[in-house]
Amino acid sequence: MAEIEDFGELTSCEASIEMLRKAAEEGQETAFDRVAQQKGCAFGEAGSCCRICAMGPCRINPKKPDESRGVCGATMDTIVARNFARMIAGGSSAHSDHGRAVAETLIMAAKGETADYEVKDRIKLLEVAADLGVEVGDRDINDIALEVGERCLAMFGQQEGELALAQRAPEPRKEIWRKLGVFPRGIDREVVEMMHRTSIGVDQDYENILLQGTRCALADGWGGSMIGTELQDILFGTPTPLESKVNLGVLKEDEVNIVVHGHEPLLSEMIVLAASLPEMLEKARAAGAKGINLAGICCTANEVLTRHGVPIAGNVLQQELAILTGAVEAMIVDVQCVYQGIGQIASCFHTDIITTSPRAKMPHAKHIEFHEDHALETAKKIVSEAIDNFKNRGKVQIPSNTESLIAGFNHEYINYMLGGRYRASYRPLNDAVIDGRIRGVVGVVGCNNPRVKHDDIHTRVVRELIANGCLVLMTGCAAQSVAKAGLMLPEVAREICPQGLWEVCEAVGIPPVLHCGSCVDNSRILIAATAMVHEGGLGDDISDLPAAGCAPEWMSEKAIAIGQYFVTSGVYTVFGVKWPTLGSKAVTDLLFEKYKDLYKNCWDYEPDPEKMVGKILNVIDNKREALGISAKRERVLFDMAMRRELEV
Ligand code: SF4
Ligand code: MSK
Repeated sequence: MAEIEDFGELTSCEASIEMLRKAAEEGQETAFDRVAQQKGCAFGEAGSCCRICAMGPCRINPKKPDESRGVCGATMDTIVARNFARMIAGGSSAHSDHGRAVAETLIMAAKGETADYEVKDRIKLLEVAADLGVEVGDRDINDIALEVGERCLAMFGQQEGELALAQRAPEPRKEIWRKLGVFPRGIDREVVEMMHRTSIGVDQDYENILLQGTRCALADGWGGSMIGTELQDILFGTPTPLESKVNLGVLKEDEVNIVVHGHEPLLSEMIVLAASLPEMLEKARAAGAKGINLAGICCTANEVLTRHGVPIAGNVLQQELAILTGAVEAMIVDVQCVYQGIGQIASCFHTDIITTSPRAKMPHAKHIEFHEDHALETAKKIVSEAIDNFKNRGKVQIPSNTESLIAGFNHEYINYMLGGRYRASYRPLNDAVIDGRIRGVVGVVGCNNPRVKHDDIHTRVVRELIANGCLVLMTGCAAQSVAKAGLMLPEVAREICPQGLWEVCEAVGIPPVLHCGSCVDNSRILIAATAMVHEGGLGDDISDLPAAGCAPEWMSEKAIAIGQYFVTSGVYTVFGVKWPTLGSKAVTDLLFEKYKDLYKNCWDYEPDPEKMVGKILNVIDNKREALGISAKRERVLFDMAMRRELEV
């Protein structure tokens, strides 16, 4: 609001700066203002505040961790571990409930209970069927889809045994999980057991609590999230690279703007279809608009971007800013990462916030409930209402900023683009890593967080990683930050990357930063890492790869679940912003040190982007050395002069 003067301190995104200035002039409040009002507290930051029973809340002073205990006698270590484990459970439940909805939709489609969905990617269906042990033979495609859907749905309620999709992991990794007793059994079971074990008076051994934390996170990454990704590919098609645009400038002054926001593509796929129907276009023209413009926010945006090229209006911190343009007729939300603040801002504009999930309602919103059995009908109703709202538009201010990007990469395309249709293979990728043209592979994922400068940390980390020869795979809002900075274009390779990496990028026609989709699509990174191991020459397990993961601007507990399954699948993973276990030295040592023995890689925390990159390169170079493929090289520091040169 008015007291924020230097908006450039809050974000490196020009379009966002323009909208923050507008918000201040009009007295509108956004997350960028509220973060200044919320100072936080030392106990919460350290993870040392417990309020799971009414004898509390109990708080342990992080400066004197041994001097007090909770009313029940709980120690700092127990409280911190419980809080961290509950973040994992929360994150896993969100990804997995999303996966469940997709499995239910596949079953309905296979049974013919909805005319609006069908199997679009038969090859993916047959691959998943093979991994689940579903007989294929000459069975009807819908019979196979039904059994695949039912087997996936059964994984949620599975009580014993080993989760079938987790069998995709390399053998040595599975042996680690079995030895530690953390091989996930059933998805819901692991989340429920995590919540049980962290309720008052149950598991009071921090190491034991975090063993279940691992089993819960693995049930997400190799279960719920993977089901979400794989079955969405079956229903909507596996993405292939396509070009699109990103940033608030994708909104159009002369068209009906409909923004889809949240995570599940079940409805947004139908909105894409409904918005292209001649009857809807006709209606829009009759309302005085030139057409219907769809755009996305957050991970729903990533889903419809990678399958249809729908442009991205912005990432999570831009949801309120999109409404501030005055140009959005409807923002359609489903689940996750939808700020309650959009309702407040929308009430000052003509924008309709339309909630669609029975799991997620909010004040100041219209609720048009979405059900898969009449999905297109609901989508048409929503698009129609958005068109009706066009006449209510007031003054509009849309920033002109847009950037192009190429998106839609995944395991299947990496396999194909490197090896070609007839000899699809990871061999060229592995060879490029072995001979040092690619120094390492880094997954950069996660959210934005107004506690740090919006987009800035992501962009600095990724620029420096590619300048140092790393191929970067991205998902979520992090991907959108970096796309806005123009780093998801093939020509960037020659401008920034060392010769080896740009030669590889040019040979296969890819950017050095690959947009791999939404948050559940982090499971694609697990699959790609496993494929590199199976291809050979880079060790026997994911932990042997010169690879790393990071979440420089994370905020959601979903990011903690992702980090935990990355680490315990063997990927060194470093988070920025803040770290929620610092109150307990024992818990932090377990995650940052002892995990190196247990899982052959560990968590790390580093808020400074240059130091974060230094840590990642160090890990990658050590892995290269252990594999006997190291070559001495100087680190390229991305200094101000280089940045200025690129900005020209
Ligand atoms: Fe306090 Fe123990 Fe209750 Fe937590 S569980 S609020 S530490 S009494
Ligand atoms: S939407 S979880 S803010 S990445 Fe997946 Fe963005 Fe993080 Fe939500």
